[in-house]
Amino acid sequence: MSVTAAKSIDTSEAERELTDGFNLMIDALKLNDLTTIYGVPGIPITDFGRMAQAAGIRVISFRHEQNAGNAASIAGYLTKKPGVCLTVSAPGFLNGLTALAHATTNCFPMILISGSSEREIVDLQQGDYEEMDQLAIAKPLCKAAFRVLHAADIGIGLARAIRAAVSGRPGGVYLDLPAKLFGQVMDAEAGKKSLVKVIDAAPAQIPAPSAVKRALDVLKSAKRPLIILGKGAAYAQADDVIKSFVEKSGVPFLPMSMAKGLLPDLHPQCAGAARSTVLKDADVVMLIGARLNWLLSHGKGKSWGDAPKKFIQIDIEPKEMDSNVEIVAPVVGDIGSCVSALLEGMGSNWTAAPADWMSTVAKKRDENVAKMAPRLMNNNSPMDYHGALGVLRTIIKERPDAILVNEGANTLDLARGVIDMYQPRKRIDVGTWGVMGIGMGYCIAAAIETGKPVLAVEGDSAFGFSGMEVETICRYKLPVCIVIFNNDGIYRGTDVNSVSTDPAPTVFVKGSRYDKMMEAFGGVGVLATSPDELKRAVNAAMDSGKPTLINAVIDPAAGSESGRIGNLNPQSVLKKK
Ligand SMILES: Cc1ncc(C[n+]2csc(CCOP(=O)(O)OP(=O)(O)O)c2C)c(N)n1
Ligand SMILES: [Mg+2]
Repeated sequence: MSVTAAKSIDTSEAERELTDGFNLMIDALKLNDLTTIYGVPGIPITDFGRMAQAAGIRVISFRHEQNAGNAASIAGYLTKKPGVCLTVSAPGFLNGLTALAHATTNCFPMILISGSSEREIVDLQQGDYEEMDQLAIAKPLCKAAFRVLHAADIGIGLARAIRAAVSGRPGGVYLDLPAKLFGQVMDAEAGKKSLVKVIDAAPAQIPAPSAVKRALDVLKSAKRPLIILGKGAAYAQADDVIKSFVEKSGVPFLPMSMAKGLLPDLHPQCAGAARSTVLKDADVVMLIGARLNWLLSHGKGKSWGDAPKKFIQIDIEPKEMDSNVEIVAPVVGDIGSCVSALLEGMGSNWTAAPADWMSTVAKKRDENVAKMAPRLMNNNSPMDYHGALGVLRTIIKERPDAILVNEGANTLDLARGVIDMYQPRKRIDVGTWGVMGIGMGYCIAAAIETGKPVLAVEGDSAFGFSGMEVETICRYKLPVCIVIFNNDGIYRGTDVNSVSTDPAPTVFVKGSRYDKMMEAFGGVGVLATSPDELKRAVNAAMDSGKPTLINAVIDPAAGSESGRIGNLNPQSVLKKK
């Protein structure tokens, strides 16, 4: 053996016996089946991304961290595994933080991993590159926050992050990795042993039998019961047991936005199109994975009518009970276990809900559906919301496994009402905060995590918050069709500033050609001015799977202020003088 050959064997053996922070983090992620990272590269995590990709992890590189974070959060929702977002220090971290807080608010499991600057410099505030005490800033905005200082603790650090993200009520977790950690070297064998494979990350939480009995007693006593399904119920992936329970109960159900499709919107018990009737007239309301927050008017006030109500609530978080009104039958546990226990407790001779109530609800629903039908068939040009949405509604009916991403104001509220969903977890939208900017991040993660085609229905303002990611969609060649409802502005494109030449705050450049943006990156751009053109373009995009952006021209006068929630705008009394 030549001297050179012997030397190279020596070196490789020495290398084999050592590992470092880069490799331990990659091994820890893979050990726990976290095989996709959504992020933006830069100091100190550029090489980490490269090495992760080389080790078989899918690294999806974005144009802005907020979109990567939103992608990670919805990946968590769709898979029940924490979505991973990777960012650089200070500004990158802050960009990702909005998404982390959003994940926590929406109960989506997510881990934001940020590189950070050196502790000793940060803590003395000596002005390091991108200096920031990230851990302290993240803490109040997420479910848990951890920092790893020693390579030997990477395994434990990630295990803690995974458990915190998915157990109990899921949420966002921050994991702080200072730059020096990545290069820290340790014995490879000891490193391997330090890794932790998380066993049963989200243990079942079984409800107390007495709570289940209490809930069934209340439900049994109801004359006009209602079940409200929230996105917690959709997240649980307990679809069959929820369906069996709802059907056996004979109770009308109302799906919250992201729970649409958990049972099909055309199910005979669906009360989606009779929302105001069921909220007002129900006497017993069972909440399954839905919170009584602003989206349900806090369970009180005008929209809930005068009829006295009893609430049953099923939620994994005990603190959720009595958050807004008294809950007479709290059932605390994971949704799958709770609904299974309820179903079992019903026994074999459960009396279904009174038929006259179900027929009252069905009558109201059918009336409302019939009232809307002609509006959905109009072929006006420029389009109004209903004409455009009528087309998209048919497309989703014909392609029920496509994922629908939806954000905007009118574009959101009207699409939610018009587009029926047929399968669980196919509708993903602005969630608890009603936040703009989830669009392109959600499209990317939905395509990557599910392999299904994605249809995004976006207000022109909403799209702008994440629009640069169309390049990412083209780069990864994702089967995403984006339809922009282009009404020249926020809510409407008709506002005028009467005192100067500046445009009014809610309007954009008139006749903007968003479709050209897509062409700039090699995607397909289409201008659609009528429902017929829109239909053809969307079908072509969904058939081809090619990244497509359709600029759907909507009458600028068609929308209303803030869509369906204009009542939340504070009013100036002075203005009315
Ligand atoms: C992060 C964030 N910033 C601002 C808002 C306020 N906001 C609510 S809806 C909306 C845009 C509505 O316009 P568009 O998306 O064009 O929908 P349209 O009503 O015109 O169909 C904005 C800016 C928000 N919800 N989230
Ligand atoms: Mg608009």
